[in-house]
Amino acid sequence: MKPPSTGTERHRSRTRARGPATALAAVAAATAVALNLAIPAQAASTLKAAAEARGRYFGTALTRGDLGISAEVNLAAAQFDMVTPGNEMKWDATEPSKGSFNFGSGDQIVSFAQSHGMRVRGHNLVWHAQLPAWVGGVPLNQVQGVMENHITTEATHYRGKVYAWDVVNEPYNEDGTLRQDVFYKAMGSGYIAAALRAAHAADPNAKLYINDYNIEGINAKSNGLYSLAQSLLAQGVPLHGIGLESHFIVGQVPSSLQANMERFAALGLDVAITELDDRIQMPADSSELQQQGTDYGRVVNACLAVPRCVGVSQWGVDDGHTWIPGTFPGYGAPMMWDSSYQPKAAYQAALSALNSGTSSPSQSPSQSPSQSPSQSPSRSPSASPSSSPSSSPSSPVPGACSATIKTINSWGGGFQSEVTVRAGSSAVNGWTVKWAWPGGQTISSLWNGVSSGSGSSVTVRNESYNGSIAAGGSTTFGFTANGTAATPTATCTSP
Ligand code: G2I
Repeated sequence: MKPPSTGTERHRSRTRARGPATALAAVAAATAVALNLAIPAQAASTLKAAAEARGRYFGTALTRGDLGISAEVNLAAAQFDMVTPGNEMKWDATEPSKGSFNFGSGDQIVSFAQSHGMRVRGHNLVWHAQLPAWVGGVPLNQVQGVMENHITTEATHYRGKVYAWDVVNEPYNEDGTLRQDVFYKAMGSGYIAAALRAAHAADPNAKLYINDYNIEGINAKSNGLYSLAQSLLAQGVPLHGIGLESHFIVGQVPSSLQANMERFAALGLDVAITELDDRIQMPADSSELQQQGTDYGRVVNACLAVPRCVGVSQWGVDDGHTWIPGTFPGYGAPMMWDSSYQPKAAYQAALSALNSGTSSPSQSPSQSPSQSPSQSPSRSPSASPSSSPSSSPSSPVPGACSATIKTINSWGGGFQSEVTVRAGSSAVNGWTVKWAWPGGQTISSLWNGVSSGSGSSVTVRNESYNGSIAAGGSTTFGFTANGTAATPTATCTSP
């Protein structure tokens, strides 16, 4: 696949003077000074330690070739706690001819990960690309059997060894319709449910994802996937997560990234940044490298703001080993380390974002996935959007805060709501929202807030990371509840 460039082509001199080592050292030193002032004494010094302290993982993609490059793997082992095989688990590598399976290369990646205390994201089971030619020659009425055999054999081989599978990779066109690949031609959109079901039967503890690119922001493509996810969950299909590849162009991280992750999370799905890189038209200058740091920090902060965002993976380690120049000639430098394995502003920004607060997701991904996804509270309560979302009245109070409860989804016996907490004419530093349930409703799960209270009285306080709201600004928290959907009037106080 080739994620389309969304960037504006720019013309620039190739002879620009560069002083990467000194420039980066200065950036690193300046950032370190800033970090020492801004973060607590126990700040972690690696991405994985900092991510784990926030209940997330930080991962990388590695190929079998990378395993032979000691500087690269040493850095990977020191900094990351999740590995995605770059190519080794794809169909062309694992079933190059019909019924003949080869897991040797994938096994090497898994062994490397296990011997370094890293987990594995399996990538991938069904994809239109890196698909051996023989699959295209299978009669359409046999494609489902071939697909299910491939999934069953591979997911069984790796059963218990992968944290998550990208079961279906890149199924969407840019306009939000499904690609007309061999799987679609044989089974229509039903191939996605069939693939997820086969993977779940083979490895019931693996988190099962649909993974795609250009779905990071709210757009036609992510809208198509969002509708499909709703429909799959309503049918009880074992879909557990959405992978946002995140192959960005410097300065172009979508502003709706967090909101987009939130809407998938609100369906009861995990979300993950699965293939992060941030390419720059070469040669990269210092302001672009700074912007890249801003981009990485934004991506990490967006993940931290969404409790169901389980982790971030970069698609590689260093600028010397990346797919970018091969696919986007003239572009490069997309990673957190340069080609001499020196940390860039992007690394400092990612680490700083991870170290600058505390929060915990709904389930710590640093633990082995011992819980069957099918037992997860997120397993769909057949959520369907309520036909007419309703909300409680809201009237901003000068100098204080206000809160509005809105119903997002409802289903038989339960509902999901979003609460917007809005600052008045002054900034708010810490907030408490209270309401009373009118008809015996009970909250079953709540995110982006800390709840207490008993009986019909509910009290929700801010998390450490969302207590500060600028004057006129807002933040949201969400919950699912048992009972009939209700939008009681909420009060908001700020100390
Ligand atoms: O294209 C970037 C990524 C987009 N999302 C799905 C990922 O699976 C994909 O990864 C890349 C790998 O990083 C590349 O290494 O997928 C490419 C293929 O679509 C991989 O490139 C291929 C080369 O194009 C082939 O020439 C080569 O034989 O890698 C193959 C194995 O080394």
